[in-house]
Amino acid sequence: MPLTLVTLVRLVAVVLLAGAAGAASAAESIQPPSMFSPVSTPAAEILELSWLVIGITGAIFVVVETLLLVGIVRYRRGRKDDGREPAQVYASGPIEMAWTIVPIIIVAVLFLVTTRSIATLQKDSAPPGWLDVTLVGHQWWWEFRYPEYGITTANELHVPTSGPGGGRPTFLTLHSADVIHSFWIPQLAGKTDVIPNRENHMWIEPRESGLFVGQCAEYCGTQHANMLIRVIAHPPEEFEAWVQSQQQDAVDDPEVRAGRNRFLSTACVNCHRVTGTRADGSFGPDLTHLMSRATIGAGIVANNRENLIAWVKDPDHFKPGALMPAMGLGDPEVERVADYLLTLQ
Ligand code: HEC
Ligand SMILES: [Cu+2]
Repeated sequence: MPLTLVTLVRLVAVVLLAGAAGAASAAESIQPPSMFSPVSTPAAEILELSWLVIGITGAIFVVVETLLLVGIVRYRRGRKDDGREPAQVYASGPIEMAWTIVPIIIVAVLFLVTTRSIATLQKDSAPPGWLDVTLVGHQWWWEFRYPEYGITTANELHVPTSGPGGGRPTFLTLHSADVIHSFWIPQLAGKTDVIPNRENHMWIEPRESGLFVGQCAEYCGTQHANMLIRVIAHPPEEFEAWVQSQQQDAVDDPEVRAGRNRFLSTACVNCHRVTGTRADGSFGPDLTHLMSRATIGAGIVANNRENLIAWVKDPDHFKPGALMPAMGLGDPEVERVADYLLTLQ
């Protein structure tokens, strides 16, 4: 009975997923990344479809297992064993009709509802008025570009809230700079793979403001598990304010000139961009507004002086194998560079 097996696997997956969500919520006070509490149309659509499939396959499971148990108990050998085989029934028209037609109906229903969900979820281009964001997956961090506003940020995606009542949903175009990643924020939408030399699309429509977390969902190398995603949904006016602050060039604070000069004269500039300076690399995250991010290293540690110092000294300290090398600066130099980074609001 392949159907019962599929059902069992599904049920176990549901229980495991719920457990994982519970564990995550205990570790941090942010909302657990659970697909069972959607706040965005695509995620809600997927959950609705999942419940329907679980319902149908669950019902099949119950019917089949009940018949099996009844058969085992009622017809087990020994009750009135007269040594003869039970009556053998061949070619029962009604039974064969039933087990052909009922599965066809079930499969047709599943096919139709799935098609409806795919039609809702899949869009090849942004409908007019939507916010366009280009996402690039890198080992092991995320780059987010807003072509409309000319800004680039990393790991923390800021979007406006929206919903059936109005607002701008966000349309994401997904690219990879290296290997296959997968972008998944369970409360906002289903997973979408991020594939080299291919453009994939997805969209989100957070109905509430807040922080929604997720992570890379396709094994992409040693630091795959530390390739976290944070989506911050703002009310529209707050989002506009965020955009305006991101559009400013980096501040040039004379108090941290020493650190700035060190940064600009080190290979940092080949991998990182700070607008308004000669740092124009794109291999690593854009640092122009580094301090507007709550975390560094794709969500793995808080963005503060202590962690910045530890990171610049040796990224492997937090992320063994990270593609940023330890730059071999002495302790006082690292501190000065960190003081400069701290001014990049
Ligand atoms: C060879 C390229 C390269 C060089 C050189 C380099 N970095 Fe990086 N840097 C990266 C990459 C890649 C990441 C992302 C690592 C990750 O999260 O897995 C990163 C991340 C960072 C971050 C965290 C940013 C964030 O938002 O998560 C900071 C801060 C940083 N680098 C500062 C520096 C400084 C300061 C220097 C020079 C002393 C430097 N980097 C030199 C490639 C580089
Ligand atoms: Cu990844």
